[in-house]
Amino acid sequence: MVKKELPLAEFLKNAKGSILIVTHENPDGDALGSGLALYKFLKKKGKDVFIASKDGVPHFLDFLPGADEVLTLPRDEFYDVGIVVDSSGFYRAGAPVKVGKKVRIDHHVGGEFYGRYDLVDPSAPATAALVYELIKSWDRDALDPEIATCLYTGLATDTGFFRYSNTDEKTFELARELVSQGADPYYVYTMFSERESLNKMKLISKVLETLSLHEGGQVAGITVLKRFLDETGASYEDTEGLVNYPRSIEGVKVAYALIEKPEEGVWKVSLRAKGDVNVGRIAERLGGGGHKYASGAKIKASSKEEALNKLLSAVREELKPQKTAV
Ligand SMILES: [Mn+2]
Repeated sequence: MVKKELPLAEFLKNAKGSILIVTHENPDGDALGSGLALYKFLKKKGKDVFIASKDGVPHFLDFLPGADEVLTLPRDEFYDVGIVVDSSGFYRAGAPVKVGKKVRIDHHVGGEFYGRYDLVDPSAPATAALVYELIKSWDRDALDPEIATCLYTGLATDTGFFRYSNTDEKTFELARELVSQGADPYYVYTMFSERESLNKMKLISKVLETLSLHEGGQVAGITVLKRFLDETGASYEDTEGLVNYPRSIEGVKVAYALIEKPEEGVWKVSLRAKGDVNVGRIAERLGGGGHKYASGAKIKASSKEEALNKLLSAVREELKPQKTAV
């Protein structure tokens, strides 16, 4: 049986001119992993392709093949085609992007749609899985160890290294395929997870002291004050993943990390679900977005208390129907 080519593959095959791949700000493993895999693939196909993020590449992802080719947004240039990956829209880039035809490759629920070439599937465990589908439908033979490493990193990091609820048989099938194409699970894990700085450890120690429980222990969270970063020498990117500490507490259904961003006048919140609470909807109530199990938003507030109150009332709204469900 001949597999039908994806409309996006056909579109990119025929696309003339320059292509810019864009990730969301503060890119994670799936954003840069899927973006770089697509970048490397399109290069192989002879396309005039570029990749950019507002924040470049964080230390924990600098091992990705092609990481040193990631540009920083904003760019002065205009690009004929813009592909936003792992984001609910170009607005998530965090900087203006000058592109002609817009396309989105993503697994977030909702968001902006740009037309029939979008490749959006909220049931996909990672955007990397969608980029893999695109490559498979176009030229499977172009998969190489570098592309496989990028895709594997996206898949592994978005599933918490195959532990989260988005991990299923298909996730392992894809992982198996990528490993057989040259991705090295031990290399990716150690490069991503085991190159922490002493400053980050000091930050974790401060942050854990802020750990607090709410709603009878169903909600747990930590707070990262700007001064913690100043006092420890840690950077903003070191706050990535801290939300997993409150998440790991027994009985917790919703975990949050509330991060002070005084330069933007907001508190950034990262949310994680354990069990069947939909944290995507909590983030939406706060003007943000994400998936059922991982989401984020920015809360405008003049104090920590105000930010936390806004957050907890959005959380309570979501816990309500669960409490009354028979
Ligand atoms: Mn993702």
